[in-house]
Amino acid sequence: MLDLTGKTVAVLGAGRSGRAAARLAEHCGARVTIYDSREAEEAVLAGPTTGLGVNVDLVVVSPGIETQGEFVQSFAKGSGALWGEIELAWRCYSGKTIGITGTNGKTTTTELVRDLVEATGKSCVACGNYGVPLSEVVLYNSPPEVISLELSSFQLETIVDFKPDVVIWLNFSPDHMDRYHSIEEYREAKLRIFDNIEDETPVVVRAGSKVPERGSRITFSADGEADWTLSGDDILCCGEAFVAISGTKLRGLHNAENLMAACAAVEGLTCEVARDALSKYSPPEHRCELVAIIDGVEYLNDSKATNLHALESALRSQIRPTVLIAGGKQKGLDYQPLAPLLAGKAKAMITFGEIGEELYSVFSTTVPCRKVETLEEAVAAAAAEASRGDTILFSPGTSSFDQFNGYEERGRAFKAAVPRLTKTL
Ligand code: UMA
Repeated sequence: MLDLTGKTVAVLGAGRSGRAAARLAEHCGARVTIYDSREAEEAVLAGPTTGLGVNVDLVVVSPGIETQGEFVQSFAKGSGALWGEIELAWRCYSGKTIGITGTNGKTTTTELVRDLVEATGKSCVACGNYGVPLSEVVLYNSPPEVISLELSSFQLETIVDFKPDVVIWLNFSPDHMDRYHSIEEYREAKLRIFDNIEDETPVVVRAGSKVPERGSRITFSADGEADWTLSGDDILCCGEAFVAISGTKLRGLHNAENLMAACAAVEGLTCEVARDALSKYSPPEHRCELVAIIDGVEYLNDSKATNLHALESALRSQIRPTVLIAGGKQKGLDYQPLAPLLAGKAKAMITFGEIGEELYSVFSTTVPCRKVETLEEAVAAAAAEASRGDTILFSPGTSSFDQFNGYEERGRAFKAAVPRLTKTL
């Protein structure tokens, strides 16, 4: 364990990671104060305290706080060192770290890695941006042998020596433009995962990704040449069938890539062990979640898609003829850019809710379209359009508040509306 005896530590942010970091720093012998620029309600340890610019031996910053902002910088000036919560916790952890970053798919991949590692007989915990701070995990009575560590760009901004034993780089697309001045700045933050990588470190990366030539590269791609590829329903490792996607509850090309990356990152994984573990895996709710297969038609709940970008990404990743259900609250978005993708991927579209009329008028010349009022009617209408081998994708593309209290409630309503649900999975 890291020795901070006699050191003064300022932890910035009294959220989950800040409080965990404070407990950990205290465990390491430091005198700790938590500071919060938003006067968080929960008082822990000797704080939280508001204020600027106290000089300490070490400043530990929570990921949600802007590193270059006045709050952090006022502490950084004159203090010994500035670490993120990940840096502190990682220095206290002696097991194996599988670090996972990317714009989309991190959470699913983090869970898949955890389940696959456990299937090989090692203990593993999913943590980091996933929701459980690493600082909490290293204070467990028996920390796991392996951590499946989801890493956000925010967390990577403040690493120093952090060095994962395996890197997974899933993909990159614009995000978090409220925090970064440019896409390049966001990308630079994410790329820091490669900063301390050694030549022999396995780096699992989507083929064609523009990332530093560091580590020992293993590539994956659902639509091109790579070490891990997709052929129909099969994920192949170096041309040999490894697992079948239909043997899992995951659907879509993006999930095929998440599966490839996770399998590629786990040492000593055989296809038998992977097949068994993956057949038991249930993906996060409301994200292209396979709800039922009825008469050969798959029903996917993607209620989390509350914007056009999320709808596009779900639709793009479908490999079967698709009936799309979309609709919900009128948010004033421009849906026209969806037309080419819709024409290529969807055999029919059912629209519903406040925005149903607008979607119908924009897209009824692109695909066969029906407008209904409620989600329940939409499910019935979609079922009438679908044939064996099709997918019914519920990816609303807008928020739910015209008819529901949030995307979770909407997703549950979809699942309840899918007929004979419990008998079919
Ligand atoms: N605060 C300040 N000043 C600020 C901003 C925040 O003092 O300018 C204080 C708030 O008052 C609050 C605390 O900081 O008391 C919150 O800290 P935080 O925002 O870092 O949140 P935590 O609760 O510590 O949760 C963080 C991650 N949050 C963010 O990165 C925003 C969680 O990721 C992560 O699961 C958790 O640590 C455990 O590791 C969440 C997230 O939204 C899921 N991540 C983003 C994403 O996935 O898009 C990156």
